[in-house]
Amino acid sequence: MNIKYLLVLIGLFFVEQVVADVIWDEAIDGDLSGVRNMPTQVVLTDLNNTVTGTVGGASDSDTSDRTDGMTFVVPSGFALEAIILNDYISANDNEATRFALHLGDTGSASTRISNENMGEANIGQNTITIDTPSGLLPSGSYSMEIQEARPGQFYELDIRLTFVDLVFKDGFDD
Ligand SMILES: [Ca+2]
Ligand SMILES: [Ca+2]
Repeated sequence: MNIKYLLVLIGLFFVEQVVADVIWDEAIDGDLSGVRNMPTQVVLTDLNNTVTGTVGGASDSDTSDRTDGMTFVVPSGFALEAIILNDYISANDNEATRFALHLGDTGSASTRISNENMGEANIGQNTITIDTPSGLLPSGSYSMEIQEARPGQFYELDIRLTFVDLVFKDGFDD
């Protein structure tokens, strides 16, 4: 198939999905990985991709869920625009949780590109700092690490993609 035609088809697929897709809900899909170099793979299926979960464990002595790690691929023809904190419900007087973004799929500290602490005061804001001239992050693999020591914090994230113009880019031909 002509690659340009394929990209147009992919684009139409994404445009038609006007409602955000829930790509991971811990209540249904299970706890996101707490193993730093083995984050859970989630698949982006829309321009808006929702992830919901809780982090911090069930009690102060419960260290089983102090990290939620996920990795995802931004497909060719798209860029990462933001990861919005759609919702956050604090428990146990907690004010903020750490949201870190890494290049690649392993969550290695050496590849960290953004590191923010956010809570209820930051609902609706971008959890990542994008330090590029375009304000976008290119296609490729990323991983997000959510870290919390206080029990029972609820979060909902929206991983937002946008189109980039690959079809008319120099050197991109069929
Ligand atoms: Ca969790
Ligand atoms: Ca976890």
